[in-house]
Amino acid sequence: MADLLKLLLRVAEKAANVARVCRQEAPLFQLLVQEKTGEDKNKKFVQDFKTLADVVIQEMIRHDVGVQFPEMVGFIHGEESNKFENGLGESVAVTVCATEAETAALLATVLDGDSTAASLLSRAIHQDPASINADTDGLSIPLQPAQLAIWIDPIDATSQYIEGKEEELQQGVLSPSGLHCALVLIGVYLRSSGEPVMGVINQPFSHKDGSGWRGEHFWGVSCEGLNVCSVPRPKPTPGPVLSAVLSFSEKPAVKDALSSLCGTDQLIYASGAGFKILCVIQGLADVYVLSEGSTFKWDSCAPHVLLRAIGGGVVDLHVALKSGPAQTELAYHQPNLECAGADRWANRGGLVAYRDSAQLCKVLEALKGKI
Ligand code: 2IP
Ligand code: CA
Ligand code: CA
Repeated sequence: MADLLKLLLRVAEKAANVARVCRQEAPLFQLLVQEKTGEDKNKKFVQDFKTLADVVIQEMIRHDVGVQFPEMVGFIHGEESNKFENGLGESVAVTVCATEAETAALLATVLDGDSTAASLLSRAIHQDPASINADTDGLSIPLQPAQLAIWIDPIDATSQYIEGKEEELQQGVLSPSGLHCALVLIGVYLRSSGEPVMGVINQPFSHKDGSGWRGEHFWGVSCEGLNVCSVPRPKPTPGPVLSAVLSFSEKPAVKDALSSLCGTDQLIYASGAGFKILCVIQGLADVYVLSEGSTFKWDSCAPHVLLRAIGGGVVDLHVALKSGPAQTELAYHQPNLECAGADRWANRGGLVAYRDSAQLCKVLEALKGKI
C-alpha cells in the first residue's frame, strides 16, 4: 500500500494548492465563506465557518482516492457535507467531475454564476501538483485497500485560515496562531478495529518566498510492527519539567493542575487541534492535553499515526483517568451512538497526545481528581 501513501501525499498537495489559491484571490475568498448552521455546527465557535474550499478539497480527495482504489469508495469520510447553498437558496451537491470544464460549470452554480472564480478553483482541482519529495521508495506496507477507511479534515484550524495572519516561523519555536496552523489532514484506519495506520499532514502555509506561500508535508505509517515517520523522533526532554500545549479555551482547573507539572512558562497555548498534535510530533511541546470533547475523528486520525510511529500516541483523557492509560488509545471506526450531527464523531472524553508514555503517566497523575 505504498501506492496509497504516495497518492495521499499527492492529493494533499493538491488540496494545499486549492487552499492557497482561495486565499491568494481575495475576492474569491470573500465569496467562499458561508456560515455553518444546524447540527453540523461545531459548538465551540460562535462563528464557525464552512468554506467552499473545505468542501471542494474534501470532494477532490474522495474522488481521486476512489478512482485509484475503488475498494475504498464508501469508506472515505470527512468533516464536511458536500451540500452547499448558493445565494439563491438552492442546495447544490459539490462533486469533482471528469473534466476541468465540467467541474467549473458545476462550481459556477454554487458561486452564483461567477465563472472566473469557478474556473480558478476548477483549475487548481484538476491540476497535477508539483512532484513532492517524500522518500517513500522501497517502502512495503502490509495493508489491503479493502481493510481500510479514511478520515479527511480538508482544512483544520479554519478560523486561522480565514483570519490569515502571517507569521515568520522560527526553527524550534512554537508559534501559537496564524496561517501556519491551518493543515490538511488525511488519516487512514483499519475498518475492523479503528486503529490508525497511515497519516498525511500538509501545512499549506509553512513559509513564504519570492513566489508566494510554500507548504510542507509530513507522513507516517504504523502497522504490524512497521513504524516509519517522515519526522525524526525528537531527543527526549532532559529533566523532570514537561512542556504542554493547550487550547486557548482550556479550563482553568486543567491549567492549574498542569502548571504544577510544567511551570507556567512551559504551558503554551496554540490554535488548531491538528497543529497542536503536530507540535508534539516535532518536539515543540511534550504533550497536548484537551479536557473537552471539542475535537473529532478527522482532527486526530492523521497526526495520531505519526505519533504512534515515533513511539507515542493519543489517549482518551477521561477513560485514561478512570482506568489507567492501557487500552485507551483513540480508535476511529465507531460513532457515539447517543449523539447527533458532528458530535457522533467527537473525541468526547478529551485527549492527551504524547511521545513518551512516562510523560503521559505524569500528566494523568497531575490531573487525577482535578477535573
Ligand atoms: C477545529 C480547529 C480548532 C480546534 C477545534 C477543532 O477544527 O482545529 O482550532 O479548537 O477543536 O475542531 P482549538 O484551536 O481551541 O484547539 P476546524 O477548524 O476544522 O473546525
Ligand atoms: Ca478540524
Ligand atoms: Ca475543518
